[in-house]
Amino acid sequence: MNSAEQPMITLHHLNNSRSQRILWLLEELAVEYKIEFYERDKKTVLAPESLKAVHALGKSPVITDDSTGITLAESGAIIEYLIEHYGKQLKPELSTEDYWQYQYWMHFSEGSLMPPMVMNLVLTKMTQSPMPFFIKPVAKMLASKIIDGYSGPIVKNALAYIESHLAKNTWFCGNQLTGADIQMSFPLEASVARGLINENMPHTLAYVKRFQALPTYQAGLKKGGDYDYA
Ligand SMILES: N[C@@H](CCC(=O)N[C@@H](CS)C(=O)NCC(=O)O)C(=O)O
Repeated sequence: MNSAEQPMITLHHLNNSRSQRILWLLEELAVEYKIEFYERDKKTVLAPESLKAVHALGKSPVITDDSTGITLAESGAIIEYLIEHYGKQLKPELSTEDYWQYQYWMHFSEGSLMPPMVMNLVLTKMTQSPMPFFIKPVAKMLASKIIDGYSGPIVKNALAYIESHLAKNTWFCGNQLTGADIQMSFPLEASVARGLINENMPHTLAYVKRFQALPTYQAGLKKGGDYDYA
């Protein structure tokens, strides 16, 4: 705590979101922080406009750190920032093999895995939204063409690749928990919730259960409220 007994870090936390990663990390780093809560719109599931007052894009997570005056969005950037300032033990030594694994999975999570997952979700939601009855079959056909022919196989291949990696590794970067595990947690939890990861991917399923059982993960879960993926 600073002299005014106020936490210096604020996490702007949206329910059911990637922001859960940062809660877990803050607990893992054992730093003082406070949470500003934001609720998704029940209908559109979008973040409230008020989040735009913190960061122009209005997405979560965002942190502010009074000790440096920074406001930072993007989970990957936030994880790097917090580890750099508050706990280097969550990142492998520079230029080691584990370090490059760390870099790979940090980028892979939002750069390669989340985009096709989001595409699948948006297309599926689109076919479920109200539309004139004669459009619905066309919309459904187009959506399933894209999901079956493009985004679905990308996700499937990625998950199979992850399964083969976790068959040989306890954590994404070898034997220690790192920021890369925290960054990878969200797409994997979402994939379990969507039934894409199940007993057919025993190593990934065991991995998700392993990190969800960590006391620091559980503490973040308790503090964050609504989260459908744990
Ligand atoms: N790549 C960004 C994605 C941020 C993002 O899209 N967050 C979602 C929550 S998971 C959000 O704020 N959605 C609400 C909205 O778009 O209004 C990150 O990793 O932080």
